[in-house]
Amino acid sequence: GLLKIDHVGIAVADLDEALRFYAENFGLHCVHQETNEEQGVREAMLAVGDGSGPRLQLLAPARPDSAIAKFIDRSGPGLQQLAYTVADVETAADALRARGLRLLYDTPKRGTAGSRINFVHPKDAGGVLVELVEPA
Ligand code: V0V
Repeated sequence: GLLKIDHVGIAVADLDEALRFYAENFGLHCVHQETNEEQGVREAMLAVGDGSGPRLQLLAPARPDSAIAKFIDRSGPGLQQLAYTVADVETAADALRARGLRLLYDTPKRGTAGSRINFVHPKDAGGVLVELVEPA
């Protein structure tokens, strides 16, 4: 099952500009940053409060044909995904598939900090792109 909210993902056009915006206006700071070539994304994780709760993930396109670039072209910057922590991403994905929900990948892909991830198609989850995250 779902253990907790892992992070909320926000699509941004420019990662450095967004990091400045969140630091100056909300006092939120980056605790991890990486480029995920497979996902075509530059991403940063921001801690909220003492950092024990869900994180904010800023997602900027690393290439024009990426999922984030397409999202921004269609919808503009804003909330793009809701991610849940799971103990085992394959077990969680199988349980959802068995209920008829479409998972985007047949096998998990690599996410932030060596996590394993998969997604439920937003059309099968009430208009929300749901990510499953098994932390490293
Ligand atoms: C598209 N749609 C969304 C959506 N993206 N609805 C809610 N939230 C989103 N993020 C809607 C869109 O408005 C269309 O609705 C419909 O879905 C289009 O579906 P499609 O043609 O099948 O798909 P695409 O080409 O628009 O792509 C959407 C998906 C794509 C979700 C399939 O974005 C994808 O593969 N996402 C998974 C990978 C990803 O997001 N990577 C970046 C984060 P209408 O107009 O038909 O009603 S990487 C990450 O999170 C990492 C590394 C991490 O957390 O560790």
